[in-house]
Amino acid sequence: MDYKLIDMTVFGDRRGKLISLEGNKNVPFDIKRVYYIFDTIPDEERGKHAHKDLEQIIVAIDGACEFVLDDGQFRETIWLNRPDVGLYIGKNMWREMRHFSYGCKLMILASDYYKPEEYIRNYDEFLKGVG
Ligand code: T46
Repeated sequence: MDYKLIDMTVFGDRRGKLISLEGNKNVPFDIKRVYYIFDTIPDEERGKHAHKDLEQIIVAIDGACEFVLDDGQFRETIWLNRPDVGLYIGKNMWREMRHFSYGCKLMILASDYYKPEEYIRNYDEFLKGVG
């Protein structure tokens, strides 16, 4: 399973907390794109795809949601609920996101620009690709 949870260094003092993310340092790739997801709906699922050639780090900046990760052989579920933990997802990993808390906000760092052609949105096609 090509995923891991990364504990990030928190710089905190009486004013609050700060986390810095830097490409090829505490983020294991060159960051080419940042996007964020907000106004999520608890009953709606997102994701349901894999990427042929994309690495990402996902941070639940606020709130929480569940990630289902699948490499074609194993399926694991992760509860992402801390702004100081990043979920790294490598290439060829099927992901589904669900059970968003109210007000959940996800920030995602990606290793490449948005390329719709490198998404695999069909689960059978995904299984053929990793089989
Ligand atoms: C992922 C999970 C965690 C763009 O135009 N540019 C972008 O960079 C992205 C990410 C999306 N879009 C458009 C494409 C769709 O019309 O935004 C719309 C929603 O995207 P999507 O349905 O792919 O969103 P999610 O939440 O299902 O998946 C997203 C990412 O696409 C995906 O890479 O790993 O978040």
